[in-house]
Amino acid sequence: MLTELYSMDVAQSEDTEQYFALGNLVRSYCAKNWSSTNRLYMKKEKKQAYYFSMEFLLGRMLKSNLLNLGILETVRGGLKELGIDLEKIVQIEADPGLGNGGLGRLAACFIDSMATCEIPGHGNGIRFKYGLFKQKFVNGYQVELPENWLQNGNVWETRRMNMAVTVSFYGKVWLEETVNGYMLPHYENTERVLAVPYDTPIIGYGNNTVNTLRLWSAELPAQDEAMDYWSYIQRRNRIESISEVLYPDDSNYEGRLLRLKQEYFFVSAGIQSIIRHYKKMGLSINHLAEKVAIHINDTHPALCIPELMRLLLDEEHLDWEHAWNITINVMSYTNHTIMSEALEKWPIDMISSLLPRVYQIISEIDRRYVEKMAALHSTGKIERTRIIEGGHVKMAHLAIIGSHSINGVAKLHTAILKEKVLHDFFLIYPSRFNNKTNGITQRRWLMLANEPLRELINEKIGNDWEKTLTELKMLKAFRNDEETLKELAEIKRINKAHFAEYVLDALKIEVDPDAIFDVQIKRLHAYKRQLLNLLHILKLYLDLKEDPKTDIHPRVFIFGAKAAPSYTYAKEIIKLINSVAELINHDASINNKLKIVFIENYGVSLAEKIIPAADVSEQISLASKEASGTSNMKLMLNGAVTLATLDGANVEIRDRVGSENIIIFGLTDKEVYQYYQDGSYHSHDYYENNPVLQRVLNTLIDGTIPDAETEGRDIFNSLVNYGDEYFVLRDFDEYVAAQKKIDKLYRDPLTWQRMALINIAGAGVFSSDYTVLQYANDIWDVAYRPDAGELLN
Ligand code: 4GP
Repeated sequence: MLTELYSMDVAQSEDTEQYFALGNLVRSYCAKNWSSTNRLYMKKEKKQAYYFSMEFLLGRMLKSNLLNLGILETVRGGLKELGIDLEKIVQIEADPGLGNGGLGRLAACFIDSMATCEIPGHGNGIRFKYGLFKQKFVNGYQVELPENWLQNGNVWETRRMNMAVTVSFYGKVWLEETVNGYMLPHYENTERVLAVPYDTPIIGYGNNTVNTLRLWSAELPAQDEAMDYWSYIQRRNRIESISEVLYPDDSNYEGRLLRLKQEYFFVSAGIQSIIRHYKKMGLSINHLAEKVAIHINDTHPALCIPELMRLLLDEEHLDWEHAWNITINVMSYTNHTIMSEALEKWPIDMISSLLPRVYQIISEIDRRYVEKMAALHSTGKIERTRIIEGGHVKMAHLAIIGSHSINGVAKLHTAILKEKVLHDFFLIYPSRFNNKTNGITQRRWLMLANEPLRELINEKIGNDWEKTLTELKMLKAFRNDEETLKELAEIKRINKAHFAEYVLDALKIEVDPDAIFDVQIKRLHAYKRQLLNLLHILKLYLDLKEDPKTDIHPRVFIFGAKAAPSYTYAKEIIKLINSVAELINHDASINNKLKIVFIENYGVSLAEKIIPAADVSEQISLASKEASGTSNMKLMLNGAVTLATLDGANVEIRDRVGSENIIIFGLTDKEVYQYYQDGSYHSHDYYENNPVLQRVLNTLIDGTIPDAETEGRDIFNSLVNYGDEYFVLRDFDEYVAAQKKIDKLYRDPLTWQRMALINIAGAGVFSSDYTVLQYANDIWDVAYRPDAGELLN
């Protein structure tokens, strides 16, 4: 392959050539199974599930493909004989940042699991030329740089020009009756965009299934090339910008418009190609819902509903009722957050000018909905639940009204949707609501990220868990086996030493692998309360300044977080953490008892380094706000002990490991809602009446923290004077007490390792294999690996 690609042999080649040569080999190795999977699906007319998502946060794929193909060790050994270190060449692969956080990573875990569970399920999204930004810290501030992940090419994708489709925007549309009596649209002056698919094989673990991730790229249609040069360039730039960057700047109209274009672009392209593929099987459009399930991942692809309606009405000439029936049966929707700013809505003007026909259809869906509700005498709810209201189109309402299934992502989250956030809808459509607790793939997050732990587990209980993660429960038999607990401790120590080397190399910070590695890795958002963590660190710092002999076990606080570019407050928190790190890491008087490591540009590959080295998993969001969380699952699977509020999936983690193996603190969701109701939370009182907290908060404004005057003041005000929206001060004391408990438990190595072991043993239910099987069984009604059925029980 090296010779074919680069006309060179191994001795002449460098890491980059070796990486691409190996990547090409792997791709051709799976090509046969890829086409036979497709043929099989066609021949058996298997129902297909399509997971529509704006984000797929894949991570590097070379090793995961080798693992899933069952050739990781063979290839590693073969390369070694050639004097090539696999670990070195995998670093060449760009880590595509085609997502923000949990939602995008979940989509990536799901497609891996679908292939593994032999579910005919594929991803559909956008091939963004630039991912989320690359984060750099300059003087402690977040600076966003372009993330040009495609610069060196992408060995996994195949451009399929012959499968391109056209997507239309703008123009005028009117309906005319045809001779057959159909009302069909006529268009004038539309802007046509060519959607070109790039397909990536998604390889199942230990089977012959290879599914497809189809990402669309926006290009200028060929006929547009016949225009004058400057108009051509202008139009090309405008069109290509659709798939240029994930999350355009939404602080201005143009940015928001582009975002809406992106949403329609991949929805329309995806559905057109699904219908084309379906029709190739020679089946009648009337049976579409028996062969196709479309999943709307968050509201971004909610236009799937009017777009499928458009195609069924305008292209297939079905009548409204019939088309609507099919659409509802095809569509299902997942809600990922209760944060109101994430519930998308689009101004009517914008959507009706960009997508005139789609808007007509949305209006008709809305009109019929209102009519039906009026007949049900539930007028009170109409205004709150209809799609078009207050000059906007509400995407969540559209997704709910047009889907047969609506799910939350953890039991608590689903309960809050039903009882609070979507209560009106729950009363209208009770049977549509269901829960599917998130999951993670054990292949990336344990078998690859933590090879020493994988080996130890295999030694103790065999390797059935690799396919059926709940088998990890067998580890419980070793809870009192000192030998095993010590081995577990040794592995953690090795992983920590490894990570410490990385930190020294990358950040020039020396950390002690015998310290507690305390990890909070997730997007930066006020509700996730990185600030609570920081206030506790400041407390420890002040304690040590006051009495250098304060008896605490040394700690390394590890953060990884990006802030949305326009989210000023989150960026201030980043700056503040960096400034506190500056202060503490350079203060010799605290004798290395505290260190702060804020990893730049956190993403999938860094998570793979951090998670195996974590002792403590910080899951400290304000109860009710974190829909599920998934880093909580990855960290427990790698033997970290969770320090958590009863939020999202933390509740289910507690149920699995028992209260004695997780440290819970803070308000419950019910208490939070009670505060909302009676308005009795006054953060200022906590500042006034709690001297310890006051002393800590004062460091934000008294010059203790270098170079963060503005940020310190703003954050102080938000917490003390402007209401403390996420109850940081309320939970402070309990958090400090919980951290003390951690400190004490950690100093008793056997107890600590036993907790770690129970956590690993209890993580089995959080496999995304299990989650996608539930989706397949309960929502999509698609087939899956016959022996996987037992996982559902
Ligand atoms: C995230 C939620 O914040 C997180 O709790 C959940 O685990 C994850 O989705 C997957 O369900 N939401 C997003 C988002 O990433 O963009 O709304």
